[in-house]
Amino acid sequence: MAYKRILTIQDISCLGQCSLTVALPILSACGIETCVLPSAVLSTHTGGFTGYTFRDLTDDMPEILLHWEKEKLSFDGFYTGYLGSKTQIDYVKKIMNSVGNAGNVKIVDPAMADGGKLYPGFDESFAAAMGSLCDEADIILPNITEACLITKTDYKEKYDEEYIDSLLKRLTEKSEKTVILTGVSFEENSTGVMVYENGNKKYYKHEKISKGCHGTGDIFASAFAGSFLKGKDAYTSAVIAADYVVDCIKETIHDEAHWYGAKFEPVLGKLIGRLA
Ligand code: PXL
Repeated sequence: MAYKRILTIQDISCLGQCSLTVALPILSACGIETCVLPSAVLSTHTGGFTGYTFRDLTDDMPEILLHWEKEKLSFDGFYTGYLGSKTQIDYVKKIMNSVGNAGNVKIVDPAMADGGKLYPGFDESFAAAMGSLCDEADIILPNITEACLITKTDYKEKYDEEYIDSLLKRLTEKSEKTVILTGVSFEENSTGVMVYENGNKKYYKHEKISKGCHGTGDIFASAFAGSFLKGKDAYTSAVIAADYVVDCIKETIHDEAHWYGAKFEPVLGKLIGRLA
């Protein structure tokens, strides 16, 4: 298996076990050279903390790209997560279109919403811009809230397979892409991932742990990207990532003080074992 180089673009939340502080260790542990482009630096993530700092790094992005172009540096894959502004989304498109190796894969996690709501600081026009980034991707990993925002569909807490089918159809209307729809649950005690590729869908159902954890979307996307770049197909990568997230939540739920993220580090060995 070739040694691959990925670029991941998302924020650094100094404390909070999300975005880059999750993506970098997970991708590295998967055996992939992981380059990072921090979109912003926050003292913590925005999901439950108040008074966090936010240093926007948008202005650094074009200069960083210029330098990479001068040095003729390039990447086998891109994986984007939380982005701070529409301008950043435009820069990300430029980066993905100019420093990719032949056959590179573009993975976009439109990390912007959950539970029917946008994260603080985002609005519908940002969601539309994120949708346009998704249309330039090979693989997207939205949850149901994000899929609804991108496709302008009413969000439902309870739904049937027909509703999921219509989301998948709308998500692939403007461009051919693989969709990994997360948090798809048709019954109370289970949840799962719907993988939609070349018009075919395959569902992976797994245990639903009543208490979710913050940052599990980022853990899922990072493990998926790592597995996919290691040569597993999209469905297998989704299964490996979903099982890893369950392990991370089990590691965390009994610790009340650890409400802000999931303890992904103690079970990294299990993830690596699946990739051997
Ligand atoms: O986990 C997604 C995420 C990433 N980065 C920041 C966030 C969030 C979700 O709340 O606030 C800064």
